[in-house]
Amino acid sequence: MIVRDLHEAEQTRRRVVTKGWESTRLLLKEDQMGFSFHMTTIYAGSELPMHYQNHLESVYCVSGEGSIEDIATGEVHQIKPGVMYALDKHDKHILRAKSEMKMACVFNPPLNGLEVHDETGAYPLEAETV
Ligand code: 9YT
Repeated sequence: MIVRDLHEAEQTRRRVVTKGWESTRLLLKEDQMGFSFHMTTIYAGSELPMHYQNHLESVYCVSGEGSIEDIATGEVHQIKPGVMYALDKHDKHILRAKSEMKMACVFNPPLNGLEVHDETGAYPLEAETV
């Protein structure tokens, strides 16, 4: 069994801070669960174009409000606590945070640890471990 405390993990290299967001990776590839699990904070006012070409991601909003735009269709969905979205088609999207948003995120395949977006909005398949 694996038990980890978010508050302790935030004091380690599991916490990745970059422009517009930060994410603490609670489960990673090395844990051999087949997915990674993160608690992500999107900073208020952030506008994040993303395109996870190498990963599937699902995201559950715990707190805060914003929206997600599906670039393929132009549809905009409101995000608030209780709403989940899944990028089942590697959907190109823009996430906008009206207020600070706390999101629980799952990635398949699992992240190695220190991934941040490249210029296309994707994560590489292999990155440095924590
Ligand atoms: C919601 C989202 O995709 N935010 C970017 C960070 C990502 N969730 C991560 O690496 O944890």
